[in-house]
Amino acid sequence: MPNPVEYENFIGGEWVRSRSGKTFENRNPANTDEVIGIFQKSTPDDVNAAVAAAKEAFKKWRLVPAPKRAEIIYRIALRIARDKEQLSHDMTREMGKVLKETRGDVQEAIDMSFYMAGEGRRQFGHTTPSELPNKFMMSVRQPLGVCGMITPWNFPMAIPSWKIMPALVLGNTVVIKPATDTPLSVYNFVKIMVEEGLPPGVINMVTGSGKDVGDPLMKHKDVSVISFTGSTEVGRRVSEACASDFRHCHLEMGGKNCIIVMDDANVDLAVEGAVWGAFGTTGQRCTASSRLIVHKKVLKEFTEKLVARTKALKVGNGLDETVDMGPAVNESQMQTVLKYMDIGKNKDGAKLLCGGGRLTGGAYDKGYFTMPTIFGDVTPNMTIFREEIFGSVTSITECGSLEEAIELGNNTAYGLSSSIYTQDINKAFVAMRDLYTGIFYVNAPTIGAEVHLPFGGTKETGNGHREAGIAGLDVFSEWKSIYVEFSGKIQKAQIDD
Ligand code: UN1
Repeated sequence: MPNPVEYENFIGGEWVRSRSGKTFENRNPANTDEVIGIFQKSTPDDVNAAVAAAKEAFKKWRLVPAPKRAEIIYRIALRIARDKEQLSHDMTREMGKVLKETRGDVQEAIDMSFYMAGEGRRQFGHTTPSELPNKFMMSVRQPLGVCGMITPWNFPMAIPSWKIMPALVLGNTVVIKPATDTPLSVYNFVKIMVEEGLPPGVINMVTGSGKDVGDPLMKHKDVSVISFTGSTEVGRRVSEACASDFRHCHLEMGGKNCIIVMDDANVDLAVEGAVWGAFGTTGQRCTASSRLIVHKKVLKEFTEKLVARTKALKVGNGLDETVDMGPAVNESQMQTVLKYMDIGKNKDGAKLLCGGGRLTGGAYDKGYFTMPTIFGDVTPNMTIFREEIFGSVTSITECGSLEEAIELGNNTAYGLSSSIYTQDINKAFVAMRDLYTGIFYVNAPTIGAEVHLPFGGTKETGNGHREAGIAGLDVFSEWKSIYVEFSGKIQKAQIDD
């Protein structure tokens, strides 16, 4: 094997080593013999330098006309599109999901970049009549300053793009800490931004652990907003770190999403949706279809077809185009998934319908491969019904009516995504209204969000913000309401007639 490449941090327009002098390895989860690269094990000092650079760059970047900022973003989009294949291969090698899905991930970054380039000439505010004569009123968006971003490994380019592109087009500057499992995809993204002309200090990247990079970033007084995607546990810490000095935070956390399959559903379609929703990205999505709530009249047919379809899935290295599902992202994620398989079998007492363990033998021994797993007879008191697993496990729960299905669907601490399969428009609209989630699908699984609608969830999934869509602009800007007098005299609102 050739010596792996060492990748540096990007701070103030320069590629630099960490002040710690230490590095960490990034390995391929489908073949742990393969080192993807060596990355900087950064320290709070590196974070301070990156925030200082972003703070300095903000002074100028905020004054660049938004359409000019957007032109750079547009060029970045074109360049990602040009390099899509290479970027997708790098992503599959560093985090395992199959090529057709990493191509989708990169495509989502392209989509978001084009979409936000368009916002260079929008960012609309309001004008509205005043209650007083000869007075003008309007509202405009203003940038916040330095945006800290802590991003996950499951969508290594898409999710950074949801945060970076709106932040930049609005005139903010960025310090991003990529997940330790996927620094290469963010490195590739940052490199493109720089090569396409983003000025020094506008984007900064610091790699390393949550403790040494994430914590100082979220606590830094010069970071005006933290946008975080990850676990509910860490999200709570971000929220607390920002609360005492009222810095903004946007949190996108766990999910326990359900597909409801009604008795009038097209069962074959629902089975295809469940396979895609549950096992796409090896189930490592916050939107994964981890609960299947199925009407008793179609339960047998749905279950048999789903199990047969799932058993036929080919698990392996995502670079092989014939593979349907890649490995878990790392050893600890695999152990978590295996733990939940064990809980399902032994503590919850659910019925194991297929899968239920690690895949071993041959090439499997070099990676973190888990079986696509389905549990039946799952009830709401069980751990596997309640807790987010983030892996190749889904569960089937029986229901007898739409009302019961909705009640089961809402019976979770999370509120990201939900869906219904039905041919009955009335049932679809009732479910659409009554499932308390941020995203809802009809006759499609719980995954598949597009960049121009808001993404995020209710309850313990989020803190009321959304990314993507126009709502995504709100995280990275504040409203300024402006009143302009041209009466030449003092006029008193609410007092003068
Ligand atoms: C996630 O579930 O972690 O909606 C993100 C989707 C993708 C993004 C998913 N566009 O399936």
